[in-house]
Amino acid sequence: MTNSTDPRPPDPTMPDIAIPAPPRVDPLDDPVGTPPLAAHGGTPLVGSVPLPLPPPAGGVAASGAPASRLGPIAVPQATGPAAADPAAATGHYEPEPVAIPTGAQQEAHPVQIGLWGSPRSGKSTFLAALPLAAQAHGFRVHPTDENASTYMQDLVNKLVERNFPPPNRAAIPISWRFTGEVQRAGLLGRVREQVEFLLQLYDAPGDFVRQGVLDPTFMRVLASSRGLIYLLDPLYSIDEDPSFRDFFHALDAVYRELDRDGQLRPDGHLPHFLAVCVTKFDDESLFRRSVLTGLIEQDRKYPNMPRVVPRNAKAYFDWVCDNVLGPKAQLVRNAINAYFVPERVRYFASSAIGFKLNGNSIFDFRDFGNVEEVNGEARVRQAVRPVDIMEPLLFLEQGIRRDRRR
Ligand SMILES: Nc1nc2c(ncn2[C@@H]2O[C@H](COP(=O)(O)OP(=O)(O)O)[C@@H](O)[C@H]2O)c(=O)[nH]1
Ligand SMILES: [Mg+2]
Repeated sequence: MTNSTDPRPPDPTMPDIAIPAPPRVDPLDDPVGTPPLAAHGGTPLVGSVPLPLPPPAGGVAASGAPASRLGPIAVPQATGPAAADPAAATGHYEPEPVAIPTGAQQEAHPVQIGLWGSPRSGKSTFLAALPLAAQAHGFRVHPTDENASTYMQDLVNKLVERNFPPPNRAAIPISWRFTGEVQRAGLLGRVREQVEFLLQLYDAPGDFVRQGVLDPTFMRVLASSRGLIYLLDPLYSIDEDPSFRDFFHALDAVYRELDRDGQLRPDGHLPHFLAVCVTKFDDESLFRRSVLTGLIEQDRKYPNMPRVVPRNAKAYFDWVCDNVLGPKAQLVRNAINAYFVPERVRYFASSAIGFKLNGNSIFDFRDFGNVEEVNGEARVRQAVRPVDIMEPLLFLEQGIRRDRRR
């Protein structure tokens, strides 16, 4: 398949250059059994809100999609006496009866997740890429109300039109329902399992701590959630970034609150599952340095996308802390070690936008950077292909769900 978004014609005389010495990718190393990413220009999302897709080969970028159609899974409406309804209040007639929940509604459970990351670490872009990544994993995403729908469409449209989302000044609540299927290890081998969950989080600007006081909204989210996505920006000097210290303080505050309520684990740790995502994996200069570590592998399947497989992900995180961010990154490691159970922590090398592919839609180590500057603004060069964006969510969802069953 040729890629129409690359202005340069394919050069048949030049071989595709792979990253140096890629070791074998072991598909069984993926604990959540995520299916391979759909090929570029693949089947559109079958969700209730059609997502604007990356342009198909030979086509042009989709410019948008209706923002107001909501999903088929109805959110249960208020069930109490209709206080706003004077007739009901005076007892003249019964309020609308509420039917028993459908099987799907019973199955769906909210997965409330905290999203932490310093300003500019990539939170909004991560969320913009999430519906696209979900689609590539065969998941459908249903915003649960008009606001959630509009925000999702805005974010996704921006990214599909190859713009990064603008900085957000307020914390924006997100409530998106995910339905799909995953493969998981069962007693008799790998089994397919239907998964449905409601993702609730805040897309916050990032300054969670002001004058030493933790944002109360974020504090509430963190204390009541059982999952946390921590975005670590590998491009920002840790010395200038107070959010690493703030992260420690925030966890300490949550720890004390849960301790008061008797909600800590018997071993004294927080009960949360933690997905640590080192963002901007695609960044050109970072990537050229990181391939020298030997921790990056290349998918053997088309389009030979580079990734850090789960068994290397902790080492990649350590490398970023030690060799890219410097000594203060130890604060992040200390916080993770102090507050979380090691088995509940997983590391990811994430890229919301993915790598630019060559004219034959294959990764080429000569030219893979997917960001360019246009009129002083960063723009995405080619259709986004998120890397390790849905995986953290599936890890958290699986952990939280299993924990609930116990
Ligand atoms: N190379 C690269 N840059 C990214 C990526 N995600 C975000 N960025 C850059 O980081 C900036 C801040 O991202 P944003 O999502 O607004 O960060 P937030 O403040 O945490 O919400 C963007 O404007 C991009 O320049 C990514 O996946 N790859
Ligand atoms: Mg933002």
